[in-house]
Amino acid sequence: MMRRELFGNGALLKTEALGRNAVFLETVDSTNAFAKRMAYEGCPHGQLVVSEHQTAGRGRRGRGWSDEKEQSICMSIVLRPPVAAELAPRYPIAAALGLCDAFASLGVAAKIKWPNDLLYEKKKLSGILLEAGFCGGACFFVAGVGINVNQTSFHGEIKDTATSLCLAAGKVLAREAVLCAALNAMEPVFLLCETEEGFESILARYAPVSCTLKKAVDVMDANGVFRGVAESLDGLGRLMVRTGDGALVTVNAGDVSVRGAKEEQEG
Ligand code: BT5
Repeated sequence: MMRRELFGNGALLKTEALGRNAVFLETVDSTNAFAKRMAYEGCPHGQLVVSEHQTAGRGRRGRGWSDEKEQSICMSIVLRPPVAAELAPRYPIAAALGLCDAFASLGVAAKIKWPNDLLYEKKKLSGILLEAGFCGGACFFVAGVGINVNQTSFHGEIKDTATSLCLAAGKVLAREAVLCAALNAMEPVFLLCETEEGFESILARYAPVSCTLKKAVDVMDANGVFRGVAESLDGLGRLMVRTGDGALVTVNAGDVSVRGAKEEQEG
């Protein structure tokens, strides 16, 4: 079980709001579902929900997220920023950058596969699920983060595609330290999402750690697959893909999957 006293005594957690109110659970269906319920009941900005295990962990678009009890981090953070709901797509980009910073501080140089996968040597370390809701006339976001921390092997469909911080760093890590490093690093990046200049600075930092930008990509949407080159991210964090006929197509994270094109597989 995560040692809550280590987390809460201020030695590790340096945030203003993120994680200052926290619920630690043994088991839950999904921390995102739990945090959403808390958001509708009026919990404060920065509310954290952490669980040792999820029975119905969610990925994007109906996919699942699996964890190994007491070896991973499954957490959700309720955000109530003073922004319009339309800015929601910025937040998974920000979360990914914050996690990348946190992992770097733990000695793991991760890359971000747009929009929300943290990879180490092309294997997935962490995933982000951003959900939005409305309550009391204002929007809120729930940023769900799954991190593989101390797993040393994976099974089933993720057997060959997943990795952990432990495997990447070559040592077991204290999950409290990983959790606090993630919250400490994400908080300032979330704040930057509130202004145009702030988000521009996120994009400038995102580009060097992206393994999608400037690469050939296959984009799968409702109409099938098209190929292009991932040129940049726009002011909402959407992927701008240049197709073979020169058109620039805006790709929304919620609608499509992007994978490295076959001849240049990246993650
Ligand atoms: C994600 O979706 O990567 C978002 C994952 C978010 C999980 C957190 S945990 C706390 C919070 N509560 C929740 O219920 N969810 C959030 P997506 O990009 O759709 O990727 C999902 C895919 O990742 C799956 O279909 C698997 O292929 C793969 N996958 C599942 N579990 C994994 C793991 N532990 N490590 C690596 N890959 C995994």
